[in-house]
Amino acid sequence: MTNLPGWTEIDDRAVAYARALAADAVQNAGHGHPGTAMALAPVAYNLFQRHLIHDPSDPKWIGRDRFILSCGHSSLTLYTQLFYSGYGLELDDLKAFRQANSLTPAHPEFGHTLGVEMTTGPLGAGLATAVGFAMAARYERGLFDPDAAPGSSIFDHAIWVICSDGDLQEGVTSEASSLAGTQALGNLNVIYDDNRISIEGDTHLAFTEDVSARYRAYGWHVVEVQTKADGDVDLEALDAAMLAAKAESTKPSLIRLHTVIAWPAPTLRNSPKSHGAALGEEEVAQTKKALGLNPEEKFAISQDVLSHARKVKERGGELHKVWNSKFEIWKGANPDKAALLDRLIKGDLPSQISSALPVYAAGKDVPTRKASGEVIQAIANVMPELWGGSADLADSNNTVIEGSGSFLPVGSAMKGANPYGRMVHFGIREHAMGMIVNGVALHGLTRSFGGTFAVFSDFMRPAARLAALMNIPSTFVWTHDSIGLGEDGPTHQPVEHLAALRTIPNFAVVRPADANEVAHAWLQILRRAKPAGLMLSRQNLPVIDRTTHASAENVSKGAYVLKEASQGVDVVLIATGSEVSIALEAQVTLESKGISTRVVSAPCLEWFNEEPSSYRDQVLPKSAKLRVSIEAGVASGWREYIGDTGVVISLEHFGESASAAHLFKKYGFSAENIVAQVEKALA
Ligand SMILES: Cc1ncc(C[n+]2csc(CCOP(=O)(O)OP(=O)(O)O)c2C)c(N)n1
Ligand SMILES: [Mg+2]
Repeated sequence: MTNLPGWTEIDDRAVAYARALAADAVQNAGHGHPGTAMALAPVAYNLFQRHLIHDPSDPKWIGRDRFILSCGHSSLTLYTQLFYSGYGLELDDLKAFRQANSLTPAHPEFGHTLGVEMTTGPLGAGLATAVGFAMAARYERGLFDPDAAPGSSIFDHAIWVICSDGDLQEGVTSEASSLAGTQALGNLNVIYDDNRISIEGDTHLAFTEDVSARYRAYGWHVVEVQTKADGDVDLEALDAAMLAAKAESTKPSLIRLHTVIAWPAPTLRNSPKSHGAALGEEEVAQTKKALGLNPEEKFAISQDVLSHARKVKERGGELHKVWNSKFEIWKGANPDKAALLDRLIKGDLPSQISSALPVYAAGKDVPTRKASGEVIQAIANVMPELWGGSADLADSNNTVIEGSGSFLPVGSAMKGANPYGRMVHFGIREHAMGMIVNGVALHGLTRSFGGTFAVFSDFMRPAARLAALMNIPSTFVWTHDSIGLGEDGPTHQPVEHLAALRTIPNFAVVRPADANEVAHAWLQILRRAKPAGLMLSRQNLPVIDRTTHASAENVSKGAYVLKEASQGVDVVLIATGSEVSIALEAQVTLESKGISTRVVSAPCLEWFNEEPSSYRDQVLPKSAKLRVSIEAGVASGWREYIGDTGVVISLEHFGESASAAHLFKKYGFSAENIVAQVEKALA
């Protein structure tokens, strides 16, 4: 029997049943990933039963530790513990594993199954996002309880992760782990399942470095735990390593746990065949025998084991009660902070948010990235929950929050270092930045953003996609948004990015036309609290006169009539971002030629698509003789808005290194070309 304080024979049986349940669930479904869930059953059981601070009766309790299963394919590792802990999963849910409408989809899905803190499956994403969780926990403590001694605050909690070989092979975890070391995230505890198996076989086919040395070099606390002689997890050594990880408060911890995949399956243990396929009836039966269970019985669980495991609910309830009483004391002592927390829990914006927005007078030229920087600063003044930064381009992306200090750990020698600073230096790690911003959003309460050049949104696409899939309020600030960035040339000029990002379902791409649209774009993004990316210009754009043109508040509708045609609508010019002011110029010429022309600014097609068709038809009337889209990017997607006979003014090739003015003219983003194309089409 395992020799741990409080651990009895019933815990051993609970682990045995958990292993068999994993094998049964996959066998029953006919597909899935049994091996790792079998091997890790004792690890997850020990975590959920003895270490993780959680209350299954209140899965959203803000004082809870967070658990992320980075190797999402091993979802049964999590589902069996959610079943054991009483998060609402029952045996029938395990029987419905991977079936339509089940609470147990192949990979854990956030917002679908209680107790799942994030959607995992793309390897690397979980651990990288967990770094965001850990950073968010520190930032929140700074908002609510900055002066409490380390570890003593009700806002102190740990982020636990189980990850696999694949997670640590993916580059995004290297990016995020490096930053986690710099950030001295002592609240992050990672258990790495080093089973030396991935799909193609022995990981040494492709992965031979000393992972422990690498993580030590990142500044992590690393402990190795070998298997027991029989190949089972050495729970006693693991438990000691977990205690050491919890005690380590100034470094993130990596427990490199050696395991044997599919243990104790007689023939398929330590085989890649057990990674992603049912073991087969005979192997499952033999495994049950090895576990001391009845080989005939499927989805077996004895009532005494389940009742015992579910005592974690009582333990969690007790912890929560103690926390609540401390919370009441904290509230009494901190009424202002308590009011802030109350607002953040509700997800409300401060009442002054609209009045805080800067207003820009016409007659000036302002790059939309610069306006965004001013808007961030203005809203930061009323939204202490707003923080973020850039992947080493803060001054270019205008993501600076002045006077707030740099988010860096206690003891950092960097100028302006503040453990609760609002400015995050992500380093040149766009992929991890995206995941970390997601982690902050998932952790809850605060709002963060991450900036880089628009062309490098490609490096963040997996994060944008996960944000969209999870429907979380991640905000990405992408600047230098077209050939308008000029001389840096085609490597830095996004061409296909607007279209590519718009293809992500549930992701809003927001490309404001001028400084006032930027202010309202930010307001909408904050209000909607859904995933969004801003596309902002490097170059100056004229501030549109809102006394003669429609109000920028219309940004909320995604697209709107910015300047109406003089009489009837012959032509509609639909443009986004920097092309809107060019469309306005073209409108003047067309009107002077007697062609009645409307200009529509369309900062966000996704928001526009949400408007009723009556509004959309009114903005883009099919009765117009001609609809023209104007955007300095590939045409893909625009035909929908202009119809078969419309004209697309787009960019179907890469740019070149030259001034923005030169490129806009050369590639046809000029009033003259728009006028010529309209006249040609009308003729
Ligand atoms: C980004 C990404 N690439 C590829 C996959 C497909 N895939 C799923 S599991 C896996 C590797 C499994 O090896 P490991 O991570 O060691 O997990 P184990 O088999 O030990 O559970 C791969 C390539 C994925 N899920 N995510
Ligand atoms: Mg592996």
